Amino acid sequence: MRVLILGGDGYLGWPTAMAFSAKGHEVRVIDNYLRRRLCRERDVEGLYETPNLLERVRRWKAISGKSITPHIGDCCDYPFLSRIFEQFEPEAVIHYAEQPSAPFSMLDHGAADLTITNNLRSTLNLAWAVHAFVPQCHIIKLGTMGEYGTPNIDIEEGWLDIDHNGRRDRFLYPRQAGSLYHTTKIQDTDLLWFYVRTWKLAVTDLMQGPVYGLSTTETDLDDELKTNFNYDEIFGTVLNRFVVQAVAGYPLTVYGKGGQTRGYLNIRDTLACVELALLTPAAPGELRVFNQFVETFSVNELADRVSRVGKARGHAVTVENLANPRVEAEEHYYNPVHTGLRELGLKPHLLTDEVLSQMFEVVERHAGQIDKHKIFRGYRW
Ligand code: USQ
Repeated sequence: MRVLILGGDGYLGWPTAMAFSAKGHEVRVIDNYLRRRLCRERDVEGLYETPNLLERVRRWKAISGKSITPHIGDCCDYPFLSRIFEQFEPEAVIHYAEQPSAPFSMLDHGAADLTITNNLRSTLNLAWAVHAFVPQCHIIKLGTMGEYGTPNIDIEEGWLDIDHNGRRDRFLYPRQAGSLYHTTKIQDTDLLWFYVRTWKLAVTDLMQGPVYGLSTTETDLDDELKTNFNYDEIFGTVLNRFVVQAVAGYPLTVYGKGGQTRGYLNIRDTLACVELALLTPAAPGELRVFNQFVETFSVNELADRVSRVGKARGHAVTVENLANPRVEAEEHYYNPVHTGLRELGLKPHLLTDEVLSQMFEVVERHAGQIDKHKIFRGYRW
């Protein structure tokens, strides 16, 4: 298939591009290096440097013999985006081109403005470009489990049937996010749902939990094909951070009581889920929603696992409960349904001690490059 990946230089975008290229799809990627720029500006670059997108694509060609076509530019620039749609006529588009950090979106007015502008405009432009040039194209949108928040009832897979005064209808499951970033993802969903109803677009919304890991079949082929790996307070996700902290001898930064529970998945499962969505597309006029995670953990449970594996590898791991810089429930009910992707055939990679140990191995190789100053600065909501 002809697959266009928006945000193809990112933590998930680059491994996705290689995985689809390896499977024989014709892949183009778009990126404007926003994430690299924001990391540089905030002094929170990743654990190691990665080649830029053009170098990555050349390296991929040398290793695999396969081509990925890169476009450096901004999905918020409609003429730029629509030109690519017109020329390439993608059959599927994967939308990762968003400012992905909840803490970043809460830093200051400029960061809030950038998040809302970038995320909503890129999604709006995508809907328009599909409608104008390839109305049958399947949009696969990375959403987030954080759109639902932590309600005191079971979380359904996207939709909720409501009986009211003797009548029944189906609605998007109520959403109540805990950061401006997560709120923009709700707004994205609403935008796409509107255009699904109005223009009959075909959309899959993947409500993804926090991702961990730094290794996929393709990233493991060559050092220059590695994905970005952030461990800082703004762009690093919690489990990736804990492994780096354990290696650096920095007390694991559990925020508040540590009862915050989320649905987690290995980066390999992200690729598998996106591929399953690609191969079994939504129908025209359908907004299909999957809850994309494989197991739930509290922050305390993650800290326990990282401590156990870290100690077994000879690290002196300690844990510190910090005053929570975020506004969030620290003890709560959490029971989300996640059967849709399993029914499509997902075979989950679970968080075993062996998987954690493999993460440790990679991080240990870069132990000398860990900058403790990046780990916690106490940016508050
Ligand atoms: N946390 C800690 N200590 C840390 C970092 C985080 O206790 O050092 C806690 C947070 O307070 C939160 C939980 O761990 O309760 C998860 O935090 P996170 O930073 O790993 O994830 P989050 O900010 O929610 O965002 C990440 C991705 C985002 C994605 C989201 C999925 O950055 O792009 O949408 O995970 S979800 O969390 O399901 O909304």
